[in-house]
Amino acid sequence: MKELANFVGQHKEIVYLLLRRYLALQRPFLLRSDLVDEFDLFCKENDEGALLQDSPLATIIQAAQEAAVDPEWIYLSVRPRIANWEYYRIHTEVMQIETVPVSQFLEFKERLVLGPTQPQSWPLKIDMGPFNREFPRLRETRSIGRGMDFLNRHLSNQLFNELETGGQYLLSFLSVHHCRGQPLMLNDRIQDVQGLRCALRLAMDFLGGFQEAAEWDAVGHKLQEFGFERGWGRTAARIQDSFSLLMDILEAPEPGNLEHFLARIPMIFNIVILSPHGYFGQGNILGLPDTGGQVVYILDQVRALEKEMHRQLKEQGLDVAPQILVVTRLIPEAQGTRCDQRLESIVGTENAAILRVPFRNAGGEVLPYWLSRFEVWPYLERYAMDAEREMLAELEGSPDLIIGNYSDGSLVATLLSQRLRVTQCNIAHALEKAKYLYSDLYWRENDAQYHFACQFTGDLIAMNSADFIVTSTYQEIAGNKNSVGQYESYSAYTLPGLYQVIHGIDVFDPKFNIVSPGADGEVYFPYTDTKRRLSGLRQEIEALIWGDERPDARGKLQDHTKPLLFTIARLDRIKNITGLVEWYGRCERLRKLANLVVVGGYIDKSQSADSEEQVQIARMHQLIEEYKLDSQVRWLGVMLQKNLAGELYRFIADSRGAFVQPALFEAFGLTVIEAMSSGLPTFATCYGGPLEIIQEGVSGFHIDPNHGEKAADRIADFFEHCQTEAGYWDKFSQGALRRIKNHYTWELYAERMMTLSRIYGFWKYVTNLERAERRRYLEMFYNLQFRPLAQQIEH
Ligand code: UDP
Ligand code: LCN
Repeated sequence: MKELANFVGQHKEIVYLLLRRYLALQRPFLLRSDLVDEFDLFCKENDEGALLQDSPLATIIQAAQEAAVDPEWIYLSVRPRIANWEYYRIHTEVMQIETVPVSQFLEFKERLVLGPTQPQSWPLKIDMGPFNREFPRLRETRSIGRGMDFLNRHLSNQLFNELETGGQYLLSFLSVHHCRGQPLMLNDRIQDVQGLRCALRLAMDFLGGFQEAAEWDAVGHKLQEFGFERGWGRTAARIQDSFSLLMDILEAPEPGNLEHFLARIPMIFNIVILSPHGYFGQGNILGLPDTGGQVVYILDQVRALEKEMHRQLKEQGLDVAPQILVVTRLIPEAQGTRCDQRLESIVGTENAAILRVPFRNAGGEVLPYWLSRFEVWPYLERYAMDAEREMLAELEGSPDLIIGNYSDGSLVATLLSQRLRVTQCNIAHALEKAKYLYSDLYWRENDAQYHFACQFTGDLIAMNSADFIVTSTYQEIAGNKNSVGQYESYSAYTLPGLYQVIHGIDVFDPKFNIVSPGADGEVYFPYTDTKRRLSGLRQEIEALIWGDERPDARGKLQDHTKPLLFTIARLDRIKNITGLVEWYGRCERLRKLANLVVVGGYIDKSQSADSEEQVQIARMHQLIEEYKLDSQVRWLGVMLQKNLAGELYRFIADSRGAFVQPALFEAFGLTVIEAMSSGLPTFATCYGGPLEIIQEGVSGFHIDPNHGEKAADRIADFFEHCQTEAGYWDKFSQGALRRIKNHYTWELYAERMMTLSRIYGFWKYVTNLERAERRRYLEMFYNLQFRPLAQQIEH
């Protein structure tokens, strides 16, 4: 800071000119790109530019995320490292620079938005910081998202002390498990840790006399006499292994053995997964408003979790069928879908189902029609109560884990977990705050359409209530060097005129864990796996791609020898499909090298109920005409059934084609995973999840959607290279497959998820992770802030 102040003091004139340049933009808020671009231009045009470029001021500008500007002061929020923030202000006349606390920065922004006539003398300040003071927190940015490892390391010490002083918590934790009325793990013959040690020794000796494969029926009777119940393992070998893990822990708890041991304890039999908004179902729903990757993710997740729970319970010697319920909204006006049915079994599972509970209004009447995810807030509290009753009846008891999806599901999960005292996990999929520019600052202006104030309030409550949060990528939590993470964007912000968040969420909190999803291996598998290929669909696919124009397709591809460049997405603005068509249209080279196949939206605008989509459809037609693309682009306005989509990816791979995901921002990007799982070389946006999924130049390529020309050139280079270098295409196809196999599969996901559930459940039980002070504060926030905001939305 001193160095910076000195520099500014000594070079007042040049700094003054730079600040004038920012002022001349006449905008109250400048983004990182504005600040950097103007700075670079200024340095180029100015004689003293070189001096400035190497200065401490340049370092600050390069790391700045935002500037708030009025004629007198410029305030800067600076992020020198991932998730580390500093705030500065500089006087535009006196050239004095100083650091300021975050609240001052936020107040300044409020003044710019509200204007000087509406001073907020005593704004409500939300500060979660003090509640976390005593709590362990990660230090290194590289550890963000590995909360469980950290927590285990940190709390093993605490467990050690606990064992020294009697070990009652551990003991009562092991005695608490039941499954449908049957006691598990320990019975009341074991009363203290000393007794447990003794029983373990006896049991180990006893088991030594049996075949490794001996089962509970042979050894259980005696083990029960020692104080043990079912749940330690199916075979004598497994039981012995579990016993010896526990003996090691009793001797000296250490994170590795603790994780292994806890991962075995049968404590999760029933899971409730909440996804209230939108149409949630299995047939005919993809493509309806708000039903995208989240639905795909949850259905695949359920199948994977059930399989893993089965496997683990069996291994632990229990013959019980786990139960998973996806709780969503029942929509009486279901538009030909099954969303008006109360219960629907999930295909590919033994015992999982979708349970639908309707929204009711204040008068208790069922809401018959669909509501966008931005409108659901006033219904959630009543929904939580109704859903609780229904799910308890369905499960015949409480769930062992509640997973909330997206903002609405996580808020309902919060209400239910607190009432039922069940471990809560949140999965965001996408946080709107990062998607919409200035959605916090100008919340009032957008309130009629989006109700962001309500959503962000709910988000903050749910994030702080969750026992653990699962994200698909690191970026989702803490972004990267240049861009802010989705969760990180909740660390400090203001909703002018409503409240100010000083410490909202801390991304160094050990509750964050990265567990990436995969793609359904039954549907998305390598194009080379010829035995599993659905050859019966080939004709249908050929007609889709090469066929004549028809009401649901535009364009007729002329040259069938060229490889196919493919994309599939809902036609949201942010998916930027029209951007891709424009880049393609403008790049002669690419047009010569490959045909473009687009799946998404409708050809006929009147079929879409979504205004954003209608605009995109009109733009698609306009671009196809403007660039005369009808013989090089095939646009399919169809919702592909899953198997057909899977085979289509492979068909594209047969043509030695490639996949493009050109979104302006993509939280994760399941289509990227699907394409790579099929062995397609993939080009995907550098904004969001795909940056992490793909390793540049190894398992695919990143493209910058803001530099379309360059992106199109990059793709053209690739196809050219494929023509000249044998094996070039295969290199990227194999790179993609390898990446998916090692990092993005549902098997890996399910195993990790089950371990997390047990470990956070354990720590919640044996420590005071469930901190009452924080809960009360959040309850107050919910009652005094969330409720009135939600009530204002009532229809
Ligand atoms: N999808 C589909 N047909 C379409 C568009 C999308 O089946 O016309 C599927 C796609 O295969 C993927 C999901 O919908 O499984 C979209 O998920 P993604 O994470 O890519 O984006 P989201 O829609 O969630 O933003
Ligand atoms: C929502 C999104 O926007 C996508 O980026 C994700 O892939 C999807 O949910 C599944 O998590």
